[in-house]
Amino acid sequence: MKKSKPDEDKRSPRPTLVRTTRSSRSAESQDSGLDQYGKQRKKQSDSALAQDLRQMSVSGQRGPTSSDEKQLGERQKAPPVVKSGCGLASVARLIKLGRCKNVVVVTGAGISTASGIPDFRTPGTGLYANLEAYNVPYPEAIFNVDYFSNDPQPFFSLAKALYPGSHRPNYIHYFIRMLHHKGLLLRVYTQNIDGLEKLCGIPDDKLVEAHGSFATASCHLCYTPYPAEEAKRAIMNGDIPTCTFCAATVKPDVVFFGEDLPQKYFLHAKDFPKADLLVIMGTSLQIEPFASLVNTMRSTVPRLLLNRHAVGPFQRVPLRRGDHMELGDLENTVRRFAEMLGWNDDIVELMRSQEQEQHVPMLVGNGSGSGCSGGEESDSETDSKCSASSCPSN
Ligand code: CNA
Repeated sequence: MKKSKPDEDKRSPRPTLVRTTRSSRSAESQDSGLDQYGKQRKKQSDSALAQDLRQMSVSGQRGPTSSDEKQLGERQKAPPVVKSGCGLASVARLIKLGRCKNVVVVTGAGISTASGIPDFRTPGTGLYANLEAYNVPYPEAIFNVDYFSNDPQPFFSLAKALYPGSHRPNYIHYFIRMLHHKGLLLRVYTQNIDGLEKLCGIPDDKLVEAHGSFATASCHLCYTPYPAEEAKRAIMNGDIPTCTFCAATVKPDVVFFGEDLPQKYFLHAKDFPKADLLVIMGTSLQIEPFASLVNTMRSTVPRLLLNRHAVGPFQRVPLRRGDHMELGDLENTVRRFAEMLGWNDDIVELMRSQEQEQHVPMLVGNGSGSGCSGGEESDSETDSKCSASSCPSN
C-alpha cells in the first residue's frame, strides 16, 4: 500500500477535550474514593473537569452549599419519589403544542441494549461485569490508549463484537429518526460506537458520534489514515493491522480515554443555546466531557431523562424545575412516549420500510436483547440507502 502522510487535521491546533471517566463529583468528594467496582478512583484534575465546572456555572446552576448538602443527604436516605408517566406526558404535551422544534437528543449504550449490544455498567450483563473474556486488569483498560499501545488484543476482541454489521437498530433509534422526520431534531449526540444511528437512517449532518466510530481507522501513534475495511478484515481474522508509515498498531477511530473528541463534538456550542428540549436516553453520564453537556442547557429548557435509573443531575431530589424523568426499560418507555405523541404507527412503518429496503428481518423485540444479523455493508452504502428511503408523511 502507498505510504501516506500523517493526518494533518488531527495535528492542527484546535480546542482539545479528552475523554475521561467521571471520577469525582461534589457530593462524592468526601467518600472512600472507591468506585462501584471497588477500584480506586483517579483524582480528576484535568482540563475536562475545569471545563465541566465552567459549563455548569454558565448554565446558571449554583453549586450546592453545605446546608444544601446536609438537606440533600437527609432526603436521599429515602428513595426518591418518581412520578410515573407524568414527566413523559408533560413533555409529549409540549411537543404536541409545538413548543419543541429544536430537540437535542443525548444518548448512550442503553439505547442499544435492545439490539443485543451490552452496555458498560448494567450489573450482570454490562461489559464491565464480564471482563474475564477480555483479560484486562480494570474495566477502563479496554479503552485506554496506553494500554492499547502495549496490548491491543483486549480492544480488538471487543471490537469484533461491536463492529457494525451484526446488530440492527431498534425502536429507540427509529424514534430518534422520527424526530428528524417530523422536523424536530436539531442534533443527536451519541456516545455509542455501534453505528446504529447511521444504520437507521439518521443523516450525518444530524449526528455527532462523540466517541468516534468504526467507519474510519488510523494509526494510534502517528494518525496516518488506514482503510477501515482492511482494518476490520484484519481484526476479524485475529490479525493486528499495522501502520504503513510507522508500523505501529492501527485502530478504528473510536475515541479512547485520553484522546481528543472529534471536531464535530464542538457543534454543541452552537446547538445548545438554540435547543428547546433536551432528551437524555440510556446513559449513566459517567464519561467526561460528554456527561457535563447536559448541564450546559439553558435553565429554562426542559430536560427529559429516559433511563433505568436516575443519573447525573437527575439524582437530585427534588428535580430541577423543568426536569422530567421516566425510569424503566427504555424501549417500553419510548414506545409509550411515541404512543402519546401519536407516532407509533409511523415508527413501525418506518422500521418496516427501512428493513425491507436493507433486506433484513425487522427487529421487533421488546427489549429482550435479541440482536438480528444484518448484511455486511459499509457505512457509506448504508447512508445512501438510508437517505433514499421513503418515510411516512410528517
Ligand atoms: P453505561 O455507563 O453502560 O450506561 C448505560 C446506561 O443505560 C445505564 O444507566 C443503564 O442503566 C441504562 N440502560 C441500559 N439498558 C437499558 C434499558 N434497556 N432500559 C433503560 N436503561 C438502560 O454506558 P454510557 O453510554 O453511559 O457510557 C458511555 C460509554 C459506553 C461510551 O464511551 C461508549 O463508547 C460505550 N459503549 C458503547 C456501546 C455501544 O456503542 N452500543 C456499548 C457499550 C459501551
